Amino acid sequence: NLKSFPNDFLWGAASAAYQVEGAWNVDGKEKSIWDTFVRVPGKTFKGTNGDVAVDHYHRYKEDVQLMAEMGMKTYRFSVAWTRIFPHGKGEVNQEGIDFYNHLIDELRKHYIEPILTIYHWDLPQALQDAYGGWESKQIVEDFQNYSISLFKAFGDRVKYWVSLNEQNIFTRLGYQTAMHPPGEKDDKLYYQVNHHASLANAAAIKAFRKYVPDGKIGPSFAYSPAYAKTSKPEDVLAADNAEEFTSHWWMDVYAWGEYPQVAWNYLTRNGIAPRIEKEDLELLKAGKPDFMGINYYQTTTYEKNPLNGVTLDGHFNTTGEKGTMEDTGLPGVYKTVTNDNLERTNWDWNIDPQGLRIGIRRVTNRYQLPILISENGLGEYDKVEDDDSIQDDYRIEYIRTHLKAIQEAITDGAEMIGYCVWSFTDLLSWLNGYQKRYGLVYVNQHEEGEHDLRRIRKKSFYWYKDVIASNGEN
Ligand code: BGP
Repeated sequence: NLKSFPNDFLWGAASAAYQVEGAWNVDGKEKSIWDTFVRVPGKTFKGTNGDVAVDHYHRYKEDVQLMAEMGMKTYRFSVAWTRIFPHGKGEVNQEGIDFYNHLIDELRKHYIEPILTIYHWDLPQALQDAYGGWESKQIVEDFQNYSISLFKAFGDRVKYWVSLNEQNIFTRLGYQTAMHPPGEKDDKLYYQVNHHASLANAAAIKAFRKYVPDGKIGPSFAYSPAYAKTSKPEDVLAADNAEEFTSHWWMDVYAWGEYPQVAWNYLTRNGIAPRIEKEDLELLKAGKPDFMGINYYQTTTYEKNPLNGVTLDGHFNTTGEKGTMEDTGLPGVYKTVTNDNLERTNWDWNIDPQGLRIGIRRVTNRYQLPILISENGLGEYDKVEDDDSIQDDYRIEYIRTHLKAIQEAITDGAEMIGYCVWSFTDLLSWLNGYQKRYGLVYVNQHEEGEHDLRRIRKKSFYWYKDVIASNGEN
């Protein structure tokens, strides 16, 4: 017998500013590093950008109306830093504050609890230009000040806050694989950038206690639980290494203010450990979260990687041609491999609901924190039928099985706050354009050809509505 979802479970869906808002240069907004990056030829699928995205900036009322119709209890969105501080710091841009005030009012009017993400990757270009953004410790103060402005403006009406979205992804892709801005490949810098981001995260949380004493805050971490390919001890060790290097490196710091030992010693031996000052460790311990936000899409399976083995340079499938993803790894530490026991999407992401249960159990056992599933969903091609319907049974199946896994984890003893489907409407996938769709609501937006941004409810929209109405018993 499975335990029920808690009565106050937050059923919701999520988005991020750059991926939905559009209006990239409207009402005082200046460029973020993504506005710059998408203009570099060859960086995104068919050169797609978020200039218009799905125009949520102008259509938020229509979107919130759809959320209300669905009975959504929560909506997770992010604030574009460059709307609040067009140049990263200085004078607050009131028009930016106004937009989010209107959005929050609209949500509240429909009893939808806002979850506000402070940072979902759109760093002000001005800060990148001034001092390298996350590369300088100056970012800690600027991020804290930006966060405080949001706490002051919205803290009375927003209870749930996400500090950094997927620090592990924006730093890895920005500084290890050069797939995201600023497009660097520098291991030492990568670890230094991460240290600054962890400090900024802690500094924001520390300030939060003062400005929003009754609120709840935590990071959203992209957790891909590690499996060993075989029971050969060297593969098990590789999976252990991966868990340490791809997960504990961040989550230990968030939860405990400490770096994990094995990885720390490895980095020190290799001369790439971050520079840390004594007061840094105090700050990390002073900014602990109320919950762990987990973005879960898939597990990763590992085997031993020899010293002359694969690096992180392997090709990543951003085109939707199944079977084009290559293995990657850290030589001498771990190597990713395809898990033949699992189905894969057209973008070569495996589908593994049990992995979510396993992940929740690991996080619960290690950190004893409540968990918010801040993202989970399926990116696939969708087709609009002649009768204007979208029969996305594959998405329903994906979400249904993952919700079952959450219920099993609750039965195991995990404390779960809520669940946000990625995503509410279709939106811009950073590198994969508009064809890789995640929404419960279809948006007629494409790389090329006719696109009137019309919203269409998918079959999954109606299905999720029933799930919410029955508190997950559907
Ligand atoms: C997460 C991000 C989201 C979203 C999602 C899907 O890493 O937080 O912003 O994009 O992944 O990824 P993708 O768009 O690459 O399929």
